[in-house]
Amino acid sequence: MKRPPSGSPPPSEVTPEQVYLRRREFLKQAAYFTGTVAGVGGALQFLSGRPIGKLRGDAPPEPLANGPKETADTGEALTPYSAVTTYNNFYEFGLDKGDPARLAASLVLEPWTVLIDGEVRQARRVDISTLQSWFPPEERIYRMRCVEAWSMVIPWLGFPLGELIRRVEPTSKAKFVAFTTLLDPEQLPGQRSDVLDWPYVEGLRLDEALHPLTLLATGLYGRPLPNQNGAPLRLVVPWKYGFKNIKSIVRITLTERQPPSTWNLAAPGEYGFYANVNPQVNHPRWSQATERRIGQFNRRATLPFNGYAEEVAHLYDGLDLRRFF
Ligand SMILES: Nc1nc2c(c(=O)[nH]1)N[C@H]1C(S)=C(S)[C@@H](COP(=O)(O)O)O[C@H]1N2
Ligand SMILES: [Mo]
Repeated sequence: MKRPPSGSPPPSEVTPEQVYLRRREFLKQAAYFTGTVAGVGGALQFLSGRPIGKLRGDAPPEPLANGPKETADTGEALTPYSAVTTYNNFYEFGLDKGDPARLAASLVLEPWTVLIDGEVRQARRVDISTLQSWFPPEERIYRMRCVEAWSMVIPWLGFPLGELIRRVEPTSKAKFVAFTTLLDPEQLPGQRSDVLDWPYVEGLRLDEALHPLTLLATGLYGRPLPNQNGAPLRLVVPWKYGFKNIKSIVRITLTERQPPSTWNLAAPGEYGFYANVNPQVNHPRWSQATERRIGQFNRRATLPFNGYAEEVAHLYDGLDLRRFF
């Protein structure tokens, strides 16, 4: 996206993580401060008040060699890499936020193929490297708002889902897109419990899926997606509650009818199919008016469509968002 989304907070919230993401501008600044690129460490220290090595405890490594494009940005402090990769919801690996980081390492990512089928001109099965060769990764910094009323700001790598959909040529019957997570209780021990119906499934309306903000993520913080974040391929729809962002996808099916979605099946009165972030529609058991930004102290107001109203509100013109929550 060329423009920052509406509702961006002031630049005073910029942090060292963001400096990391702004590496190109930053290199220019570093040269300005010190006159040499060798002064990068010193300039980072100057900006952050901390030595460069301490910028993040388990700092992510250098960005991908071929440099992802930087696009949408929230203008907010990034959630530290350590929090993004240790505070997770991935019920296939357990219900505690720390379970996925402990248990997901064993997930076998190769070989991994994604079946794209249904209402398309030609169904096909593609592997991740093929997808990445078709669509080079872009960097997108998005807010992620969990329905549990916490949020993060995450620098994803990925490509617009719409580009993939256009490539497989939907038929005129295609109205929705259904997604399926890997089903393999051997590898995903949570699937041996009946806490949810497995496999995890999700869906979008076709126009939502084609929206340029909708991403298929293959990485974060400039490196491949950690397993606990849904490797090798997960959905990111930043204006919807986090549970729409289905992880470890093996199948994408274009459909004529609205597909089922796991949390809606589990508790239809609590989790809708649309699941647009909406501070005016509370969860039956808690308010959605505010949220806790992981790593920050004060609660903040939750924004309509998670701050992306300018880009996406028109998709829902004429739809009663209280009924279709
Ligand atoms: N397959 C699968 N996808 C999933 C989940 C899950 O349990 N299983 N949890 C969802 C929820 S509730 C959230 S908030 C996000 C969390 O993504 P993160 O752990 O990368 O922050 O993943 C979503 N995708
Ligand atoms: Mo969530």
